[in-house]
Amino acid sequence: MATRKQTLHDAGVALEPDQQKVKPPPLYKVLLLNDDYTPMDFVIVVLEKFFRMRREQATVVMLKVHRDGRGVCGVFPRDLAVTKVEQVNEFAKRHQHPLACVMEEN
Ligand code: TYC
Repeated sequence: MATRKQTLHDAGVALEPDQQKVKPPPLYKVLLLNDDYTPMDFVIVVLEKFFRMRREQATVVMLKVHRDGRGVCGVFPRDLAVTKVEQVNEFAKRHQHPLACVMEEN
């Protein structure tokens, strides 16, 4: 016997969003990697400028990267994550620091 959903489908009635089998878009972590040369103050500026962190939060994240080798700056949809990575790497290069920003699926 046809289900109500099937009958509605056959009649061309759109499903409610929560009935559609669409996955939410994947999110990506944007991370900073530690190095031995980029000044701590520069990393803090990057976190303030590109990730809208307050100085206190930026300092916590910078020190985590310094200690652990890497740390998360934020989680974003793919296009925004790509843009953040490009902007940070370009900014670091322009200031002649080896600071590296990368992304990975969350
Ligand atoms: N390790 C650097 C230093 O001692 C500081 C630093 C922190 C560099 C975080 C990069 O993503 C980084 N000056």
